Amino acid sequence: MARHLRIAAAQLGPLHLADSRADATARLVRLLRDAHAMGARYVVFPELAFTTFFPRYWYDDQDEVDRRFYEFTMPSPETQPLFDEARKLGIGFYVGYAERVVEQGVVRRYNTAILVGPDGRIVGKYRKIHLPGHAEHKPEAAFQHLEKKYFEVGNLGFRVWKFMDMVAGMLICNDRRWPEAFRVLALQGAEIVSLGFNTPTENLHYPEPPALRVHHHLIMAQSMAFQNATWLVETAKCGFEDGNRMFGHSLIVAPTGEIVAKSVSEEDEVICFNADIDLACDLKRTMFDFAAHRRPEHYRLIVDRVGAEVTPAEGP
Ligand code: CDT
Repeated sequence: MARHLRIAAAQLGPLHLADSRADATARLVRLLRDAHAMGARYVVFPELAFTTFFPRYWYDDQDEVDRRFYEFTMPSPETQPLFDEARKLGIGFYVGYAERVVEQGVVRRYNTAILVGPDGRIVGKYRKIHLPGHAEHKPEAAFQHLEKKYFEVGNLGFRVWKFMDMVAGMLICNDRRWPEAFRVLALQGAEIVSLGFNTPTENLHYPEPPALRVHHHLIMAQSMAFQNATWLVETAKCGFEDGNRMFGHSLIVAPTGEIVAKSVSEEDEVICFNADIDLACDLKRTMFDFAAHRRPEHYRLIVDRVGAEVTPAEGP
């Protein structure tokens, strides 16, 4: 019998600097209840879901940043209600947060996402690997994108878990721009990839029409899902956070590359779809039968070279 799972993306509208973790958690709980009312059993929340998108701000005092934005434990007294409600409703979820942790005596900070089972247990953890933006202060810019200052590159790799009768992988925001990230998950059999994002409507680095930024978001999602034969859930935090706009367009994409559900607002909003998880397996057996068709002996450069170098062939 085909495996079906009703999956949801629970999009968050803006969280402002003045909003507390408890405020954010209360909104996540409301979204969870909406998703439950729609029949969802698995819910994907955004990246950094408990605070405003703080990498847009420069702070001199890291202690203040730690206090305001990082989780020292997950769950914490403020975030526990989300775990309690999810367990009560029997819903599994993905959620992103800023993680501060001491590893071998050293304080480290990661942009992290976790998979939580319907029993409230943390099943998997991913620490964001592709960190966009910059580490130095750019006072002349309209806003900052300081992920390279506030986070280290994740040290857990790209992994998948047996989760709710699926093979589930996690990514975070900027990872969606890098096909290698999806392929590494697909090579471990991922049937569903969950990803939270915060994407500014304006491009910090060069002028770009907002509609083009959304276009890129959509084509990336469709191609990544299709070329890796996975379900893909991408959930935004969006709207004007203290005047800084981020786009919505949360999505559920089928392994065929078809968008089966999409948000229409830049507010709190749940979208839901009854996913045939086996559709991923069908494509993995046919067009994207990796074992039959991939030629990794010709892909060496992908791991040996980071930046592009012009190295033309010398003969025909
Ligand atoms: N959160 C995050 O990774 N946002 C980036 C912004 C890129 S522009 C510096 C994204 O890829 O959506």
